[in-house]
This record gives sequence, structure tokens and C-alpha cells, in this order.
Amino acid sequence: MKIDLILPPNPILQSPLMEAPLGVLYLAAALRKDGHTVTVTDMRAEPDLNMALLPDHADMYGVSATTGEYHYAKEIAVHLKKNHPKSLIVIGGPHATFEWKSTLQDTAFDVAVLGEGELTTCELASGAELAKIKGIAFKTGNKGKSQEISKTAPRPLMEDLDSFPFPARDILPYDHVFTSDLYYGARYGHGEIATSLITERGCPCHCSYCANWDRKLRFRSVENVVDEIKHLDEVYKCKRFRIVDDEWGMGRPRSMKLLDALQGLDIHFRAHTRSDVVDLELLKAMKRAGCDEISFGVETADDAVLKLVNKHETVEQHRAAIKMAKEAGLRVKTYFMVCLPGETWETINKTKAFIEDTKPDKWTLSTFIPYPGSDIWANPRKFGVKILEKDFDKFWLFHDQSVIETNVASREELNQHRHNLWQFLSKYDAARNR
Ligand code: B12
Ligand code: SF4
Repeated sequence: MKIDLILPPNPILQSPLMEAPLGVLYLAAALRKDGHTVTVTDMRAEPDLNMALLPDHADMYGVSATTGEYHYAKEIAVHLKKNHPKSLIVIGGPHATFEWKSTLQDTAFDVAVLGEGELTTCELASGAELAKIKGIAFKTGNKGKSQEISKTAPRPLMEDLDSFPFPARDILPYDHVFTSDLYYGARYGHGEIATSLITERGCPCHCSYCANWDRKLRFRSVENVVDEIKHLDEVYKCKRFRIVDDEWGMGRPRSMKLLDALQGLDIHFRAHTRSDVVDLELLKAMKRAGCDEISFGVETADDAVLKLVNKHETVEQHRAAIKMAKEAGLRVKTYFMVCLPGETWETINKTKAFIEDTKPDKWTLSTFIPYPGSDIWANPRKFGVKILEKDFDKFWLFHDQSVIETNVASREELNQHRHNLWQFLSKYDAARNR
């Protein structure tokens, strides 16, 4: 079968090609292994949809979409249905995984793949009967209003991650997969050629703002990760990596084993994790293995807000993690989120004091968005949240407008919080760079 996988435009990101699109590259590799001919239409760096990039014909077209990209996915589906009515039009990725019903009701997609896609997509491509394929939702019956949506049994998560072939990084132009923006980050100057890498999948935590469909922690073997790294060095001369595991280092004994194995490889990497996962021993082992930078999802320096969003971490744990990481010789990046439930001027001031006190080397500031798949999206009242806009075009974390109000702050006030913290962080950067 001929299959085209499609990545929509990504206008919100400063460097849209910065990260290798691993989900789609894993799918492409699995489909190829089954003997299919696969292409990837990469629109990430296009300013808008560019249908001219799509191949003339494919038996199956598969669009990958997060919630922010959903409006593009819809338009792509309309175009494909019109021009390729006989092809199977499929959507996968986080948005369709959570919002499969509305996605199929609202769009021209035939099938939504829910969650982990490798096995499910291979079964779809094999021509199996839809009702018998686990992990999908699809349209049944006649077209038009009488059309119904069926959902099949859930697809069990793959236990043996080593059985998946390495992501098909050769399927895209080199500079769409290996970039100089990924290492150190565009905002901090371009670095060496780097690519992203996953060593484990899933996260067992339940932060209320997180839209994660994969709650089961599963590991690739140390040998399998090392093989991929050696392959990337031999074939692509790439020795720098951003590890995009949800939270790196969660399985302690295996993480230590992996770090030992990485020591001889002369690589550099950066990774993000939770403050409660690290201690000095792990951080020092990371440094020895080639880690230059660690990032922590701090979000806010107010314990009550951390508790409300079910972060299961304290400000003290964040403070200690940053201190230890610096002691281990790592550069520290902190992720902050504003416009969270429970946020007030008092909590914003605490976050500012925390920044002055802990002095992170880098930071990212996001605006809280209640993503489909998160507890806050499903139960906003539990968190004192009123969702004011459900226009998914605005569902980007870097958007400068809050889409909610809370029981303690109006939308206008939340926007002022964001503006204020942004100004503070910009001045903080300026002062450090003097
Ligand atoms: C690394 C990462 C990034 C990177 C790279 C993104 C990428 N596309 O690879 C960067 C930094 C660019 C990024 C940016 C953003 N991200 Co991000 N990111 C992640 C992270 C941590 C890992 C992604 C990954 O590689 N996963 C591993 C692969 C194997 O899984 P996957 O990508 O989901 O793909 C599998 C399935 O989804 C499925 N599948 C995927 N596509 C398709 C397509 C078809 C046709 C089929 C059949 C199946 C299928 O099969 C794949 C293989 O199993 C995830 C969290 C997570 N666990 O996924 C968040 C996550 C995807 N990001 C998220 C968000 C919100 C964003 C941003 C919107 C934030 C912002 N700045 O505004 C941006 C914009 C991204 C975009 N393109 O829209 C949310 C999405 C929530 C939602 N409802 O949409 C997630 C889930 C985080 C979370 N838990 O809330 N992100
Ligand atoms: S934010 Fe991180 S720790 Fe929390 S549930 Fe999501 S992936 Fe897990």
C-alpha cells in the first residue's frame, strides 16, 4: 500500500523544524517494515496549508495533530476527501485520541487512531476489517446525518518497545530531522547538529493540566537505546540529542544503567524531568554521561497551586532539584506556567521571588491551556475554572491570551499576570546577559 503521513503547519513555534517529529517517524518505520511505501508530507515550516506538497496519490493518508493543529487537520481532510475519494483518510495523535467522537463527527476523516499508533496503523494498512482493529474509532453506515461512529476495544500498549524499528529519520530531508536549533535552542544561539530521541514512553503521574494518554511507564532496553545512538553517529554524524521522554529518569536502576552505558559514547544531551525524580547521585551520573542541561517543570512557586493541579511536588523540591543540578555542573532550565487555577498576584510574586532566588539558566513561560485529555478540561469546576473559549485555533501554550477565568482571577487579570511575569523574566535575562 502507498501511505502518506502528514504533519500540519506549526506557526506558533519559533523554529518549527527544531524537533524531529518522532511519532510520525516511528509510524513510518513500522509501516515500511511491513512492506508499505511511505512518504511524509512535512508542512511544519510552511506559513499556511500547502496542499501542493501532498503526493498525487496514496491509498491511505494519515494526518498527525495536536489540539492546536486540529483546524489544519480538518481542512486537509476536506481537501483529501474531495481529491482522493477512494483513499482511506486517517487522523492520529493527541487530539483525535481524546476527542475521537467530535473529530469524526466534525470532519471528513474516515478513521481516528487512538493512542499508540504503530500496530494499529499497520493493521489498518493491511486492509483488516475496521471493526476488528483495536484502538480505532470509525464512521459506519451511510454518509450524511445517519452516519454513526463506532469505537473498537482499546489497543494494549506495546510492552516490548525494542520491537519497534528506529524512527525513519531518512524519510525527510536531513535538516527537518537534524537541526542546529535543538541543541541550546534557537533563543540561546544555534548549536551543533542534534536530533530528538525517546528512551522510555509514558508517565504514571496525573497532573491536572497534562493531556497524556499514556500512563504506563515502559522502557526501551539500554542496548536498544545505545544501538540507536551509535547508528545516528555512524550514519548522520549526530552526537547531540534532546531526550523527549515525558519525564526522563523515572525508572531509577535502568536510568543509572543507561547513563553508565552512555559514558563511553562521547555524546551530549539534554533532558527534562520532575524535581522529585532527581538526586545528586543521578544528576552527577547524568553529567558524566554527557548531559549538559536538565529542565524541570516548576510551573509555579506556590504550594497551594501545585497541590490544586495535582503536581505532587512542592516548591522546596523544585528549589532543591535546581540547587543539586547546578552542583552537579548542569545548566538548568525551568518551565513555568501562568494563568493556572488558583493563581493570584500573590502567587505570581512568589514565582518571581523563586526565580530571583534559584537563578535558573534558562526558562520557558507557557500560558495554561485546558487541553482535551486533561482533568481540568474534563472537570473545570473542580478547579474553580470556567473555560471561556473552546476555539482550538487558540489552544497553544505560548498564546498570550488566557482562554479561562477562575474563581480567584478574571481573564483580564490572568492576562495581566502573564504580561507581568513575561516582563519580569525578560528583565531577568537582560540583567544576566549584561
Ligand atoms: C516532544 C514534544 C514536543 C516537541 C515535538 C513535538 C512532536 N510532534 O514530536 C515540541 C517541543 C515541538 C512540542 C511542541 C508542542 N507540544 Co508537545 N509534546 C512533546 C511530547 C513530550 C513527546 C512527543 C513524542 O515524541 N511522543 C512520542 C511519540 C511516539 O508519540 P506521539 O507523538 O504521540 O505519536 C504516537 C501516537 O500519537 C500516534 N500518532 C501520532 N500521529 C499520528 C498520525 C497518524 C495518522 C496515526 C495513525 C497515528 C499517529 O502514533 C505515534 C506512535 O505511537 C508530548 C507528550 C507525549 N507523551 O507524547 C507533548 C505533547 C504532544 N505536546 C503537547 C502540546 C500541547 C504541545 C504544544 C501545542 C505546546 C505549545 N507550544 O503550544 C506545542 C505544539 C506542537 C504541535 N506541533 O502542535 C501536548 C498535546 C496535547 C493536545 N491535546 O494536543 C502533549 C501531549 C503534552 C501533554 N501531555 O499535554 N512538543
Ligand atoms: S506533566 Fe509530566 S509529570 Fe505530570 S502527568 Fe504530564 S508527563 Fe507526567
